[in-house]
This record gives sequence, structure tokens and C-alpha cells, in this order.
Amino acid sequence: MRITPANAECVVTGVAGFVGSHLAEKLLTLGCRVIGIDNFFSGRKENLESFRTHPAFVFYERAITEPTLLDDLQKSHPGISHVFHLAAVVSVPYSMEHSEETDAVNHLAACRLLHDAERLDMVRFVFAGSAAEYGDDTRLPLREEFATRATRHVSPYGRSKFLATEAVRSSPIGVALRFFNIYGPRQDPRSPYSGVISRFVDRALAAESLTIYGDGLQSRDFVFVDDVVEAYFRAGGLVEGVSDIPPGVYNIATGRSVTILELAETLCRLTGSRKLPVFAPERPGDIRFSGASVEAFERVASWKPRTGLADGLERTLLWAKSRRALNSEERAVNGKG
Ligand code: UD2
Repeated sequence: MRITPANAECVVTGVAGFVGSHLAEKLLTLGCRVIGIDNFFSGRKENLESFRTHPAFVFYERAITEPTLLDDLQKSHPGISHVFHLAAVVSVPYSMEHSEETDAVNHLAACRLLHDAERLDMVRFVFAGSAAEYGDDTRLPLREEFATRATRHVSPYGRSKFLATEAVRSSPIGVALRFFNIYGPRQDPRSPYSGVISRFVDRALAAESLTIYGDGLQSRDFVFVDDVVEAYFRAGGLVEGVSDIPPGVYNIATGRSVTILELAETLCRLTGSRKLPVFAPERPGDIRFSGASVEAFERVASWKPRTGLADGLERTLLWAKSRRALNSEERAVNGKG
């Protein structure tokens, strides 16, 4: 039987995270049933708000390291077709201090979930990989085959994601998406893992100076979260007219990198901020240039990122503005109460 959104039942681990919550929300809109898993290690309850009471959504507060997780879920939901596995230790600096925990969560738990999904006859296992799997490789644009066992992974985070990707790509049901710098609404500017865009947006709206680490000439490939969700749909075989994606690993990015200075300038232009950026010392472990080849996924999935940086930044700004307004309303109400 071909799986369509109408009969797909999808486990989303890390559902209360920035990307997981967008994915779950859009899977529900597509007509899928969604089983959300999160232990709130870095996910946030408020990310679930917009779909928490959706009749096709069910949530379990559980950890992906629990050995019987998928078997338990299957007992209550015998029709599970997909696992979208996003839950992870997501902070590179945290992984430096907690390498064993990072390996247990990002690598070993992912492998167990993958093998359980195979044993339980699920159709697709889609894994969230990372550009960190390329370590300090400077051959741009980065192509999927560049990451190998010989790669010098700069962090336990990068190593753990690479090892899990290796398992997923060789599974008949596995697709590993290797994400570059994702941004968009709901990215928390205050977490230790906060991406530069969430921090810049937060500061620009507070009329504060942006802090640029180093000379600002380092580059990144920023991909908007809606394009990432579309990539997930295609990886899961949930888009009509797009044939099943061969198991493997695929970069998800835009194929166009910008420098942090260019990013800061664009944001200042969009917000009308006249504050000059402040320069601080380069961050230890920072990579200099990053850029992806996205040909492989474009070829197999007919996927193209549709949101340009200025457009994506405007949408992120809109969200951040409404969140600020909501927060100040809440403060006013609490102040009165
Ligand atoms: C990204 C991933 C990380 C890992 C890594 C692999 C995100 C959020 N993080 O880290 O998980 O996969 O790639 O290489 O996608 N910066 C500033 N000012 C700020 C904040 C950051 O100048 O206030 C700079 C920072 O020094 C870096 C660049 O902006 O050069 C991007 O930083 P980031 O933390 O958004 O992402 P990155 O690429 O270090």
C-alpha cells in the first residue's frame, strides 16, 4: 500500500524543538497523524501550543534513550509508518563537556530507534544530521561524500551525528538529511545553541548592537525552516508526484553562503537600526567558511529552497515582533494583577 498523508502515522522526536514543532504542525496540516516525543531537555512547551489540541496529535513526554520507546508506542499506535528523528543533544559547546552523553543520545539511541523501526516494519526513518559532520573540511561547496571516518570532527556533536548518519544511510528505510544553518520563527535566541540569526533579530528589535565574533567575514549557508519542512515531506515520500527518495544522505541548505557581516547589514536595513555592530574575539572552534552543494537532493527530490534570505528574515522578524508584543502584554497584565 502506498503511504499518503491520509494514512501516514508519524513519530516526531524532538517535537517541542524549533524544527520539530514546525514539522509536526505542517504534517498535521497535510493530514497525517502525529505522535510527538520530547523530554523538554531543550524543547519548550510553548512550541507545542499551536497544535497541542489537534485531534490527530498525541504527545508523550519521554526520552529517546528509553530502550522500549518505539515498541511501547507501537503497542498503542499499531499503524506507525514514519519516524522523523530530530531529538538530540543540540549544543556543540555542551557536547564538548559531555561527550559520552552526546554519543549515547545522538548516536547510540538513534541507531536503536532505526533498528527498532526496521524490525517493526516501518516505512521510513528520516534522521536530522548536521553540517558539523564535515568537521573542518574546507573544500567548498561541501558534497555529501566528503564526510568520512577520516574527517577530523571538531566536536563530539559532529562525530555523533556522523556516526548515526552512517547507520541511517545504509538502512533500506533510512534517509539522513544533513542540515546547514536553519533559521526562522520559534528559534530561541536565549538558548546556548541559539543561532546567529535568532540572536541578531532579538538584539536588533531591542535596539541593541549586534555582536560579531571575529572579523565577520566567516560565511554560512542559511536555510529557512519552511524549506526544511518541505525537504522532510519529500524525504518521507509524502509529496504526491515525487517518487520515493533512495536511502542515503543529502545536504539541506540553499547552496548560497553569506558572511556574518552581510547578514548584519541586511538585518539593520530591514529593521531600520542605525546601531553599529560591536566586534568581539572570534569564538573558539568556529569554522571559517561553510557552504553546501545541494545538487543531490534537488536531483532525487525535485526540491528547491524557495525562501531567499531577505524574505526569510522578514518572516522571522514578524514573528519576533509579535512575540515581543505578547510578552510585554503579559508583563502588563501580571503587573496589574
Ligand atoms: C552551526 C550549528 C551547529 C553545528 C555547526 C557545525 C546552528 C545554530 N548551529 O553552528 O549546531 O551544526 O554549525 O559547523 O545552526 N556569531 C556572531 N554573533 C553572534 C552569534 C554568532 O558573530 O551573536 C557568528 C559565530 O561566531 C559563527 C556564525 O555567526 O561564526 C554562525 O554561528 P551560529 O552559532 O549561528 O552557527 P554555527 O555555524 O557556528
